[in-house]
Amino acid sequence: MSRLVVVSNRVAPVEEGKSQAGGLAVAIQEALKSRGGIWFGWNGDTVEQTPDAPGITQNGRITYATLGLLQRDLEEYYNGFANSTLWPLFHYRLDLAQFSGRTYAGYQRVNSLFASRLAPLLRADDLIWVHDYHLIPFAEQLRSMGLEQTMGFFLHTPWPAPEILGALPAHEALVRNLCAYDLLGFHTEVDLRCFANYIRYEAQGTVEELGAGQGLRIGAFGRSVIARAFPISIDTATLEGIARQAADTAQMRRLKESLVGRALIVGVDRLDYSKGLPQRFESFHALLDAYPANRGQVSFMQVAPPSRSDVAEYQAIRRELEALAGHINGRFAEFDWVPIRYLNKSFSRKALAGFYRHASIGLVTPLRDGMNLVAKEYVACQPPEDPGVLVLSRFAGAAKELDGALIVNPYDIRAVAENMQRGLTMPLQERRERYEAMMKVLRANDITHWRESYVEALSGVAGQA
Ligand code: GDG
Repeated sequence: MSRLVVVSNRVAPVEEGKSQAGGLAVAIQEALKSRGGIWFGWNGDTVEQTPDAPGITQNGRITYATLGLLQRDLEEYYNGFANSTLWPLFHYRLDLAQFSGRTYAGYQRVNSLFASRLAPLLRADDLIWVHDYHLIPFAEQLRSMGLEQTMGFFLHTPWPAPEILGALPAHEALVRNLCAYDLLGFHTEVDLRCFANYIRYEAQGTVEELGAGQGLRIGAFGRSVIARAFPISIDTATLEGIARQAADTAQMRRLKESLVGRALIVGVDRLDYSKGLPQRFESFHALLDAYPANRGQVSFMQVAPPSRSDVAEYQAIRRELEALAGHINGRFAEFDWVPIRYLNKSFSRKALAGFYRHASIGLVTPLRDGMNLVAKEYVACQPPEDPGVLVLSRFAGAAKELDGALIVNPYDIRAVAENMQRGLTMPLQERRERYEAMMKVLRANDITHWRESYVEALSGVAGQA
């Protein structure tokens, strides 16, 4: 069996038994463990001089190969083109996207650097699986060095409509870069369709349907590539177990005591402008306005660990949310009740599972999201006999699968408030039916299914070569 080589911006070695690790890191780890292979990428450090070779750590059948980056590289590649151009653009925020030749050059340079450092470690029959928008040019950089291995890419963000992508000066080069892969994975059929439309109408390429669930054969820029939707998921069974255990911890007892019987609404998101947090806070405000019986009776807890704090837009959204939470709490708080508990810090996976389980509503209202794993985690953590209700944005990839949720338009503040009210008052029977429908999906498509179907498709492509 050929080895798997995973490439991602950050490499996250998972220590056995550490419940902190996220589902994706564990999934990649498991895929590598079962075939043996390499996980290559940035180690999170900045260095004075770019190393000639990656640092190597061996753990069983997995080799971790990681590099530090120069401050300038990090600034241009990571904070710059990846997080100040592609991230806002892929989330339909043209107003926030910065277009700079300097950061684009840095992005290409770091991709070329990564490729040159990985190349000496590769074998001819390796399957290479590259993750996310930081590394779109990676395959083309390897190909320019004469490497012909089977290469797959998975995009964790949405893929935008051609009209949005077209705003990027380098849009054609970027899609040409993508076509150097053999397999392209997106979260949803919507992303896949947006990509196919670019190929048809902007790149004058060909798009052939391969049959149910098999994706598309794309012909463009002199290459033939398979593009397909692989909706990412969670480790459903493990999370169910963690949530059962989490129900009875000291932390959960403290939470329950602090709520004194009040209902809890929970949100968990990286502090990011794509997650629709200001609109969400406004919706909670609207709930208290429109349904005053909830005052003093419902608490909204938003966990929002800061992320990408070196990027100015992330500092701005943090200030905006602080002001909004202060405003809403100032208006409605009583001496014994605070409406919004706004927490700029992270919690263990087990603590989060307990929060989800105890919450009557999981509020997941991004303005755009590739998938959104929190929506899936919230459902998996519910007590089956008395489950809560998921209120989910139509703009999250997860909405395509979780139709047992109350699907909302996050821009429609009043409608989100009405759906929260509907969730808070929903009869048990309906809550159970919705929960069961969603769990059926989450049991069938869990993270193991996701990574196995991707790796199987990648091997399939390799078999045809
Ligand atoms: C990107 C795409 C796509 C959050 N706070 C804490 C914590 N988390 C965990 C959650 C969840 C993960 O982080 C976040 O995943 P999401 O999918 O919700 O969102 P992004 O971070 O934006 O992820 C997204 C995903 O990639 C996978 O492809 O679904 O669309 O944007 O697992 O639980 N985990 C811990 N403490 C926290 O405080 N331990």
